[in-house]
Amino acid sequence: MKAKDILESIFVKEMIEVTTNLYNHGWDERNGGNVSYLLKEEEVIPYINVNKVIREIPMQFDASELATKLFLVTGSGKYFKNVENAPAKNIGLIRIKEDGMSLELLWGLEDEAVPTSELPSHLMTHISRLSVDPNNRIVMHCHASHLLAMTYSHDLDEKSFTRTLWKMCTECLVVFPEGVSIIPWLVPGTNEIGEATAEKMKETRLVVWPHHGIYGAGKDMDEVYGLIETAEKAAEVYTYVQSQGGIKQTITDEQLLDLAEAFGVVPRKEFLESPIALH
Ligand code: 2HA
Ligand code: ZN
Repeated sequence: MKAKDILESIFVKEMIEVTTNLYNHGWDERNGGNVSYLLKEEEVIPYINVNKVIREIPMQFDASELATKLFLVTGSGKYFKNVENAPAKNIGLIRIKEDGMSLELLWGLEDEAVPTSELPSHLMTHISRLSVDPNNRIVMHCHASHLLAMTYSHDLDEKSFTRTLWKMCTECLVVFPEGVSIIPWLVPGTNEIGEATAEKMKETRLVVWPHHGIYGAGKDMDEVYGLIETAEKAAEVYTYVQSQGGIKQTITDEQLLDLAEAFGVVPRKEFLESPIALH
């Protein structure tokens, strides 16, 4: 049976769409940002021969918990701007080897390209999210402008940062009731930043990297893109509010609780001011 063209697959089309959107929003300048997409073997089999390994790529950390798993990933040093016109050069399909210390390239990443430099953060986050949500498939990193700006002007305390975002758009609490996490500033691309991000990902699907950007995770592209988009919108509103002279009135904690009740979500308790006293 002749293999179908992988460029026609839903997963490649989704990757092109999301990287193009991230670029068009100005959230991934130059080679900024990276995305990884966990795929099922039955999804890729119509398009490629999974027994044909193009080359092996070593890794500097142990991903054996993900052995044999397939991921569509963006390439290191590649520009999201270019993914749409040259997918095979800018993204690739990889499989984690049994030993968890190397990858097998099955498609793409042409001309000796390698997966994103943030692979430790991505794979460690997949391991972490899968331990709390077996449906998790996407990890996405970008340099969302207003969130990034907020990491200079706002307290880097998870509770206060989350509360500000929740109160900038009514939808926020409904979209990320668990809030956002924040790690310390760390060198990108390292196992250390991967471990810190993955640890936080057990609690929240959004993790802020101060003075750098944001990580999101979830079950599909729409969920994760929507999460980042919603938090970024709140940060944008915050920027306008600050430039208009600051907060005069805002959504109260009591109203946040009413919202949670109406939409059937459970907000992170310790991020609200004594909810018991309020009700
Ligand atoms: O891949 O965004 O964090 C480029 C980056 C590194
Ligand atoms: Zn980055």
